[in-house]
Formats: sequence, C-alpha cells, structure tokens
Amino acid sequence: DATTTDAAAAEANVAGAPSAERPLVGVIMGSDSDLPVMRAAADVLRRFSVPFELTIVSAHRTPARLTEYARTAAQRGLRCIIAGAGGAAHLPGMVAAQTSLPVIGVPVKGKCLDGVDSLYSIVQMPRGIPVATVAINNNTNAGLLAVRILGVRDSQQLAAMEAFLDEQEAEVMTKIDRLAK
Ligand code: RP5
Repeated sequence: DATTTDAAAAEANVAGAPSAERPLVGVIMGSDSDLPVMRAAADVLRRFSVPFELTIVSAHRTPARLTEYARTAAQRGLRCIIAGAGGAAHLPGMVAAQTSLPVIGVPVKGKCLDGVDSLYSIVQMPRGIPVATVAINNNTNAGLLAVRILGVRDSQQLAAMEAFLDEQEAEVMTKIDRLAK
C-alpha cells in the first residue's frame, strides 16, 4: 500500500546504499513519520563508517515483530540499538526488556505536548531495564553514543571519536578567535 511504499522509499533514502558489512547498530523507529528525525543518527553512523541497519518496528502496531527483532538482535551481531518513538513511546523500553544489548532511546517530538510525553515515556524506565535516553529529537547524540559504545571494544572507533571531539573544539576556538578580532 501507499504507506509501505513511502516508508520503503524513505528508508532507502536514509540508509543509502546497503552495507556489505554486517550491521553493528540497529536504528529502529515506531513509524515512518519518525524518519525525518531519525535521519541524523544514520548520518552520524555513516560519518564514522559504522555499518547499521534501519527499519520500522512499532511497539503497538507490530508487537510480534518487536519481540522477534529484540530477541534476535544480539545473535545477528548487533552491538547496540537506537530506538526512536513518539507519544506513548514504549518501543525503547520494550526492546530493552527483550535483549541484553544497550538500548539508546530517542524521544521523538509529536504533534502534541512538545515531545515531553515521549521523553517521560522513555526516560522513566522502571528499575531493572535501563534505556539510555537522549534529549528530545537528538538523534545526533544517539548516533554519537552508539559510536562511543562501539569504541569500548574498538580502538579505531575510540580514536575516531577523539578526533571528532578535537575537531568540534577547534571549530569553537576558531569562532572565539573571529569574535575577538
Ligand atoms: C509512535 O507513534 C511513532 O513512533 C510515532 O512517533 C507516533 C505517531 O505515529 P504515526 O501515527 O505517525 O504513524 O508509535
């Protein structure tokens, strides 16, 4: 149907050419309407040459798919999962409940309540099932946190993250210099 076609087109657009390598990060979202916001995570992963997969998994509309995705994630080689959702955002928590991989939750800002509903749904996980929650719509930080998680076991990724921090600092220093002139 039209929704599926739109989602597939948008997904292909975000994911770019399929990676020949096995994905290390799973980027999932509750709906294709989250795609414009989730794009930033894909951009960061691409920048750090991290193989990733990107797809739609809805906690409410495709609960069986959610279980299948979460329960097979580790054995498929994923090292962490970025899960974005809006509204009553159960996706990250329900994924974290069914995998031992680290899960990064992205509260997506919907049409109501400025995204505070999503933020509270994701950040207020009960004891025992952690979800590392980033700021509302902050997929850049979700991507960067995923790279840092990979950096624990991958010295190249660690070095790439250190270079990124240096670059960021240099950019600010240039602006400070410019302002002083
Ligand atoms: C959530 O419901 C999705 O993550 C999305 O942010 C929100 C609205 O979904 P649509 O009605 O746009 O499909 O599950």
